[in-house]
Amino acid sequence: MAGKATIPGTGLIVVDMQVDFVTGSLAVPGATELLGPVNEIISLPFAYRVASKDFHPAGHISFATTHGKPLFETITIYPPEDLVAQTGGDITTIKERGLGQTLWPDHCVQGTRGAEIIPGLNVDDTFDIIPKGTHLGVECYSAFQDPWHLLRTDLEDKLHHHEVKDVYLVGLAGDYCVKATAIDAAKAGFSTFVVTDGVRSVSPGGKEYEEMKAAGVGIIDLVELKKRM
Ligand code: VGL
Ligand code: ZN
Repeated sequence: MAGKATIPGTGLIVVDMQVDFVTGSLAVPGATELLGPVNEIISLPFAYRVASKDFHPAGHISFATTHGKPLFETITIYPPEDLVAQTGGDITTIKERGLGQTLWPDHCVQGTRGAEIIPGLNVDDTFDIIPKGTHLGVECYSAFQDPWHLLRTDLEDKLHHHEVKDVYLVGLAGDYCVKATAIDAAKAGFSTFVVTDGVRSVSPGGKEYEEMKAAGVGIIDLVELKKRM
C-alpha cells in the first residue's frame, strides 16, 4: 500500500475477529480460513479502518454459565432498570421489551486471551478499536448500539468524523454481529456492503444474507470489492 492514496469516503469495519471466535470457546466454523482474505481486504486503500471487539465482563448476561442453563438455550432478557432510568426511559414498559437471548459459552471476557484480536491479522495501530457488550446486563451484537438503544458506541460518530460514506464489513459472526452491525450501518444512512469472502457464520444456510439484503445492505465478494477499490 506504500504511496497508494486512500479512497475518500470509504470505511472498513472488521467485526469481532477475536481468538474466541476463531479458535476459542465459540469458534465459528471456517473462521481460520478468513485470515488470508481479511488481510488482503485490510490492505486495500480504505480511508478509515475500525475493528470491533466483543468485550464482556465475567458473568455476562449472554453466558449460559451465568444462568446455570444449557448452552444455546434461549431465554428472555429485559433492559436493566438502572440503565432505562439513566436514559430517561419509562421503567413501566420494561416488561414489554423482553428479547430472546441465546446462551453462549463464556467468550471474549475482558482481560483474557480469548478477547484479543486473532494473531496474524493485520489490525495495526492505524485502526480504531470499538469495544461492545461491555455492560454486564446488556447483549450487544451490533457495534453501533444495543438492541434497546440504551448504550451507543463511538462507531457512528467516528465514521462521520472520518467522512465515511461507503461502509464495507467483514468478520464474525455473519449471522450475529456482522448482520446486526451491517443493518445498523444501513439504517444510519451509510452505503453498506458485506464482503462475503471475509465472513463466516455460526449456522449454515445463508438466511442472514437475505435479511441483510432486505435491510438495504449490498452483498459483494472480494472480486467485486477489488474492482471498486
Ligand atoms: C457474537 C455471539 C455472541 C458475534 C458475539 O460476534 O457474532 N456472537 N457474541
Ligand atoms: Zn458476545
